[in-house]
Amino acid sequence: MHATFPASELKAMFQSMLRIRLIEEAIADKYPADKPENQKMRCPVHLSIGQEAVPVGICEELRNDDQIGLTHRCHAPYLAKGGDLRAMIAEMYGKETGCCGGRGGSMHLYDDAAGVLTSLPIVGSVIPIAVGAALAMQQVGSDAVSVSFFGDAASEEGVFHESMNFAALKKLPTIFAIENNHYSVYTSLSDRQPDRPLEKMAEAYGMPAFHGDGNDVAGVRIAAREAIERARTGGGPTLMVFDTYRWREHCGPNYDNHIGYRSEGEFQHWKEKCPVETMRRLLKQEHGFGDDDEAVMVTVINSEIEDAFVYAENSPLPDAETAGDLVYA
Ligand SMILES: Cc1ncc(C[n+]2csc(CCOP(=O)(O)OP(=O)(O)O)c2C)c(N)n1
Repeated sequence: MHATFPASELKAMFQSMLRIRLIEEAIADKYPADKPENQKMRCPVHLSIGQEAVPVGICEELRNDDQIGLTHRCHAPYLAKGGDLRAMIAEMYGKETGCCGGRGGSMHLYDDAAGVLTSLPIVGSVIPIAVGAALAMQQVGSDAVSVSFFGDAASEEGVFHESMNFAALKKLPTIFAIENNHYSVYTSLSDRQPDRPLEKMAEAYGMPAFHGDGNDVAGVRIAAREAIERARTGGGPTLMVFDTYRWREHCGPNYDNHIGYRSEGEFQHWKEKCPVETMRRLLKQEHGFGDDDEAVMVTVINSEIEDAFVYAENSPLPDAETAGDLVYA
């Protein structure tokens, strides 16, 4: 399957996943309130560490004018689609230079220029927004597509089903991408839904579906390519389900395996499938990617991260007069 991509593309996917991983690790490092220099990011943070392959695999196949809609766990797809890093970190710092002028925080990332439509923390609520974007694309005769990224729990919301029905009925150019990390906060999928594959729900709407390994970035990308092509050419929507795992707590920078809702063994099982490590190994074993090559990549990424945090720190807070305005433009 990986033979489908030349080494340069595999490296690009690795670079994108590694960049997201290092950015989120930097957030996790700077977030805790136990260091005096911290306490600057006051919004909640929902990290995608461990889940990087799904947004990267899909976004590598999207054009700039394609649009994505996101949830509370939005950093990774925002970055994979080309969202501005400085504006993201500044938003987390509540600064005027953030993508929402510091009014939204980490769960409200958007970047018009990169096609990041919006990020919404009300579970399921972004799905009809992305479907609406697809309706607009269809009506203006564009061949752009939209993708909604969301978790397994969002498929329990009524609006998921309404959106699937409407998108199938109108053959809208949209993709429903479920990042199935198997938990809704502390409740496992098996305690919430009957025992059947999530993608089976597509059958009820006469919609094609795909189920795959969310740790295999190349596999995600190949599957996304087919669904995107179908959407672009009038073939309508696809439901895509990718199995993945969130390594850290639901919300925040810590590991929480000790609190009992999941086991250390289960965590280790998924950690061994790390999408970044898997691609690193492939590149090193089969594509002559050396430690030096990776060191150069890491240096470039780290300097970009450093720049973004310095930018956020040095940016002004919103003006007191307008800080409470509901609409930021
Ligand atoms: C309508 C709604 N119900 C409940 C919540 C509280 N809540 C926030 S995140 C979350 C879990 C969402 O799980 P999932 O959609 O699978 O995404 P994940 O966090 O696993 O990425 C819940 C229940 C909410 N934000 N919105």
